[in-house]
Amino acid sequence: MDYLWLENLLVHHISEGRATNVAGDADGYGTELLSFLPKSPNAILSDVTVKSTTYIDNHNGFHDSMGHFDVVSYSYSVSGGQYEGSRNVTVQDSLFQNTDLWALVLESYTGNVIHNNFVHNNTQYCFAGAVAGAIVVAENVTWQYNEFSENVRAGTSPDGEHLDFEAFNHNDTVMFNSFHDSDGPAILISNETYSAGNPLNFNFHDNVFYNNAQNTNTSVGDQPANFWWFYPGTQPTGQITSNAYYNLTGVINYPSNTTGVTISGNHDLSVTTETKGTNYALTATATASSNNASAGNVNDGNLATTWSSATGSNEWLELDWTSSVTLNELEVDQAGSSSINNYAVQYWDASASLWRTVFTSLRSMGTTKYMPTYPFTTTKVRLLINTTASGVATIAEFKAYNVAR
Ligand SMILES: [Ca+2]
Repeated sequence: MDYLWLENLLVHHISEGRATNVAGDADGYGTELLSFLPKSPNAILSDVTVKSTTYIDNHNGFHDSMGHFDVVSYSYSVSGGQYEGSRNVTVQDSLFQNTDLWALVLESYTGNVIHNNFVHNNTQYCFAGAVAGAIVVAENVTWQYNEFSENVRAGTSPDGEHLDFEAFNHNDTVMFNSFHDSDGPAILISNETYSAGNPLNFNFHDNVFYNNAQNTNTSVGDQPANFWWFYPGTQPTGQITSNAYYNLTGVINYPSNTTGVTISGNHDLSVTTETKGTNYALTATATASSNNASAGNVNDGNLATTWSSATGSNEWLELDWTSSVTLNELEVDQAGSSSINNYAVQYWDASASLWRTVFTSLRSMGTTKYMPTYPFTTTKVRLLINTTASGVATIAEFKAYNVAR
């Protein structure tokens, strides 16, 4: 079967197996693509696109499955060293939120590109713990410009990561993604025992890690905040280069054993002490969804002047430039009793004619909120104020930077 296109769908409350700690993960998929063995050209899905689709409140989200995963023994088989599964899968501009187990899983053969998705606030209950995105038995997959945020570890789960590379993966690239506010390692790399004899290879570069936590469950050994790996089988090879780490105090980036992994050119940064450089907001025009006359108070460089929304929900604040700027960090300074607790920052992608989200949070913003992200070039950004805890939103400054990393 070829050419499956899913666009502008809302997939929600697929609840079979929800919150029941089921053995196996075959239940409750929003979308599941199955490529069955025995291998047959007619049984392999090819050229699949998922675009601008929302998966929310499902047990599992999107699953691009190979045909030989045994949900009873939780094991894989790869006959003759060959990868199976779907081919040429693209997932883009989609949201995966509040999933119990697997939010976005690729078990694909080759040629897949996963970009500009938002994998957000997923909470898992099942055996593997929190795994928002996963790649299993995937070759030549590229993940880029995705945001993984506020994914939550359930109970005493040993995991809690944003992105899970597990078993048989080969030649996969993760670049220019944002991983922030995880409960466990941002990225888990594992070949488990069932991948003995197969190469595991990866390339992680130019990603941004911010406020990811170390999992303190010691039953599975050390768990750094950003990368964690364990290989009971064949030692993998990989590169981790040119990433930016904005860490919580005391956390570490890697496990103690880094054999087989080339680590170079990564930067440890702090949002409070780094050199921000030019605040591009000062040369922008500010507009707002309400009380527009005072919107200019958010980019006058003065914390004493403010803009307040008319209501406490569904408001926005925008910065427009006459020529494009490249940005990689936003900052919002709230004033007074403002209590924004559900918000996102978006930029305008003129070539695609859509707003792309680069930072999302369902948590209290605090007085000064820094939002480091992957770099993007645009002529306008906006802050979506979805809700406040109470009352209207009041903002003193909305700043935009291109921090040197
Ligand atoms: Ca101001």
